[in-house]
Amino acid sequence: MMISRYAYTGQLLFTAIKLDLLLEVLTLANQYGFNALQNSIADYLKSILDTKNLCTVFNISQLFSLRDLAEYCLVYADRYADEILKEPTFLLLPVHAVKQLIKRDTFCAPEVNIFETIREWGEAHKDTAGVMHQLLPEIRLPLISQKDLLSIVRPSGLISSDVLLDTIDFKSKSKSTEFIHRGFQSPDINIATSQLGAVVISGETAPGQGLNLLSAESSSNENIPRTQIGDPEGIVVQLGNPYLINKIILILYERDNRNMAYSIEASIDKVDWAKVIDHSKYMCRRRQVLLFKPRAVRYIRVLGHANTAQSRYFHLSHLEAMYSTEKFQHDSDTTLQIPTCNVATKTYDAQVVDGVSRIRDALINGQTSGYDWDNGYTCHQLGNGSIVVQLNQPYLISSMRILLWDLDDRFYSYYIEVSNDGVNYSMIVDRRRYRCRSWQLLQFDPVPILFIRITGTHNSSNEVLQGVV
Ligand SMILES: *[C@@H]1O[C@H](CO)[C@@H](O)[C@H](O)[C@H]1NC(C)=O
Ligand SMILES: *[C@@H]1O[C@H](CO)[C@@H](O)[C@H](O)[C@H]1NC(C)=O
Ligand SMILES: *[C@@H]1O[C@H](CO)[C@@H](O)[C@H](O)[C@H]1NC(C)=O
Ligand SMILES: CC(=O)N[C@H]1CO[C@H](CO)[C@@H](O)[C@@H]1O
Repeated sequence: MMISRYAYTGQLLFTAIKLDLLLEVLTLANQYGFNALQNSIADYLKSILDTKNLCTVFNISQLFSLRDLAEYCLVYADRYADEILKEPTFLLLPVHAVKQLIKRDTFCAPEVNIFETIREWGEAHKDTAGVMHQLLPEIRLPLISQKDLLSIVRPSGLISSDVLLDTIDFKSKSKSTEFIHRGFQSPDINIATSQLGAVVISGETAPGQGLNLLSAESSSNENIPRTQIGDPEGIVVQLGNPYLINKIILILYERDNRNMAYSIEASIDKVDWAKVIDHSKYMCRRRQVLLFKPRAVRYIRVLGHANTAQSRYFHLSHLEAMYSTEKFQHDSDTTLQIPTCNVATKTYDAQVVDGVSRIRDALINGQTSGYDWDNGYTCHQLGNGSIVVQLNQPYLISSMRILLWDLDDRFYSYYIEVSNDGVNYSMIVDRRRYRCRSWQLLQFDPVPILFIRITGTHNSSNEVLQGVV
């Protein structure tokens, strides 16, 4: 009856229908291939999803292969994992559904609670005891405290004494950073905010407040957290929950042109720390965008290593942390970003630190046309000085593009050096014996680059312009 009404009018008022009846409609829609109806039921189910009906709806998404709805349920379940474990319907889920839920890094509940629910699930599915072998490996035993391993896991008889002993041994010999932790995931949302319970717990300004560091805007007042250069305590932000993150944004001291070297460590327990970003040898400035392999993090520690201003402090104006869904490349050995677009631009806080031009930063303003005999280029006198561009942070770079001033038929010879600190340079491109004109596409083995120095050695009249990395 309902189906035929749908066939005539193309719509149903779902809200009037109970969940179990809706499932019957879905079964029929599935049988008769009413795809549009299936999809609108799926959309409706999303809109009424809560922790009580999650298991039922997820089960349905599995039965009817409604992939989009299934994914929606999984993400929802991540957020309320601990509550969902306590729902009686959880015990009615088939084994593959349970496995899909608990194997996620983002299904964030205390591991011992997951274990207890799986044990109950096993009791409810006595006839299919064999399937427990599919679920038990998903339990992350090292995340359970030794006390609970002995008082809860052991008496269950589900895990052999050998495995338990190995786990306890592993726990005692390893750092917590070596375990695969669970964490909440809020894609593309900054979770280092006071609203989400984050606080600055170490750093010299007003511990326990840190509102400036964590507010939406980078702060310009005097009250920004700082740490002494070399102080192993650093500036520590405690997040409201353990979160799975892969991106941190820092804004370093912005009020003058100082450069600072720093590193970032992450921890789940404030005891063992893992280094996620090592810029301790690079003199960085302003905005730092840092991506790394996703990991569960509760504490973020920023350590200051150097400061070009005559100050023994490292200042941080702003910090964000999130799980980013953007595609990125980074090198896990050096922890450096591998850019896929031009980073020698104002947008990325690059600056021209040496060279002569009518308009400051003409070299990196992104404009590669419209220059003339007077404007739009940067130059230096042959035999005296050079052109230097500083990026905001180091990148692992393998190509560079520069445009030599080309409004007549002149040519130039030049070389390019790079540096981490603006002091010690090494040459990566040597065109001293070449006659070069106009665009130069330069490729080389990937090298860490923060400062770029271009030196002209010969011209058939004057010097260089427009550097693009
Ligand atoms: C999932 O579907 C199966 C098969 O229809 C059913 O036996 C089971 O009770 C359902 N579980 C839940 C949680 O709805
Ligand atoms: C080198 O350049 C600087 C400034 O650009 C200038 O003051 C100095 O006189 C120059 N030296 C020579 C030898 O031309
Ligand atoms: C300069 O860099 C080179 C190569 O990276 C290194 O071997 C050398 O020790 C550095 N010199 C100084 C003074 O830092
Ligand atoms: C080395 C060289 O050729 N330098 C020339 C660069 O351009 C100026 C201006 O045309 C010449 O005077 C230099 O001789």
